[in-house]
Amino acid sequence: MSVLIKNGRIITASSDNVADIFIDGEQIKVIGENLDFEADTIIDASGLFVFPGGIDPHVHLDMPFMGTSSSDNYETGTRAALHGGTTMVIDFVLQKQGNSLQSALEEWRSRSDNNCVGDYSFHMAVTDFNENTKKEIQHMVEKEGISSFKTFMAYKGALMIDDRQMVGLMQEVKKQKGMVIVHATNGDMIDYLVAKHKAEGKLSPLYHYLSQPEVTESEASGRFADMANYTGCPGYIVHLTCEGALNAVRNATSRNQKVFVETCIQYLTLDSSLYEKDFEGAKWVMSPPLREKKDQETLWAGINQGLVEVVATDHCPFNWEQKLMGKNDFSKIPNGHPAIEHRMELLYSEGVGKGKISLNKYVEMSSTNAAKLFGMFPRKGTIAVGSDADIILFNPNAKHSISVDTHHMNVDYSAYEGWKLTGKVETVLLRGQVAIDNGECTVKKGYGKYIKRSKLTGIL
Ligand code: DUC
Ligand code: ZN
Ligand code: ZN
Repeated sequence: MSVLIKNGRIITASSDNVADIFIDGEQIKVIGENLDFEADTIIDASGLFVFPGGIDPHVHLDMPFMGTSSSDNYETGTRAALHGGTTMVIDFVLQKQGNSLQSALEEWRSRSDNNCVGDYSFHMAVTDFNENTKKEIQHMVEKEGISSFKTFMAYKGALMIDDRQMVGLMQEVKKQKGMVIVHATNGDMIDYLVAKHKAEGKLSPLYHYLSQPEVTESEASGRFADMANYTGCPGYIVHLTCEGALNAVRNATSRNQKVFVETCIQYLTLDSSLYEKDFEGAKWVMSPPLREKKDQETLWAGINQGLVEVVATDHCPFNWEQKLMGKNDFSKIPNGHPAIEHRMELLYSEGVGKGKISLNKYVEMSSTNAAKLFGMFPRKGTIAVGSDADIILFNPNAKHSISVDTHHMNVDYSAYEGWKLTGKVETVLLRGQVAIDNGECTVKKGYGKYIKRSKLTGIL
């Protein structure tokens, strides 16, 4: 199969020009002006932006969590991602405390393999670091293509590791040329506040928010950065939401240490006033919670200051019936919200469209930096000769709105119902195949490939 894309405005993290792209098989073969190769498919991209396929490095598909499972499986989740221009996701394998990393990987593969429509990879969440786990790290990096190790500083009893384990893990991961990534909130403090609010009979979703104040995140982010500095291990903070946590990173970078930051589209666009809607606020119960308007401003500024490298989603959808598990107790509401489909269009409309970020920054945040940080660049994350032909044709003027009635995620509400956007994904190619064509998905489950990632030798 060959494809010739004519006259598009090709935008990467560092360039912006009108040219043609010739694709043969899965890769980009030639980029240039007025190409006249014969091709099986010719696409006229005049007036359209041509972006690298989006990479969402933070999703949870078909994940057992809080007594239920996230409602998008690998098929529905990766298909919805493709509709929104995200051609690759990185999901999380969660080690069960007391068990091996390998057994968790096998369990996750039994759900993901042959079921994905778009490309995928895994981070490994280490929830029990001990002498046995330590021996598995090298195998994960060298044989399984997993070079990033997730840790939780919260969710005690199920996922959280203590600082002793964190430092041990960092030393081993540094040795194997990987990166430690973290859910950085102070679990003990949160557990105290949850128990206190419940004892006082404060049980609505608002108290989920009030149980995780900004300090719980800034303290843990600073502590994580200090441990990463001490061990010399590259660190990455997932879903950073607020000014205090970003300032902790700002301090760390003055020591010239490698600590990278991901925020998520919801923290840039939604705020904590949504928790005042009584139980409807459960739609946005996630951890960390939505923050204040001032935090949104800090995050947009952090993107432009180079302190925030990635905009992801932490996509972890639950149907309303599942959210109702916490009707009488906010601590039982499954944490997470649906966004995998809307990240690229929301970031464009709210970011580029409203003059907050440039087009090049948009590409960096939605694709290139994730590819670089997680060992996939330049195969993924850019438009270049030799790269996978993961490409979005984007109409910057198309107006549309978000609704549960039209989205493709397997969830019965939208967290962005009625939002009006300017800019729409029209066509998506994944490894040279047209995967989305005017709103129709044209590839089947099983087309999505597991992408093995490299050691992290030359990050950013
Ligand atoms: N936060 C969520 O909201 N959901 C999944 C896991 C997490 O850390
Ligand atoms: Zn998290
Ligand atoms: Zn998450």
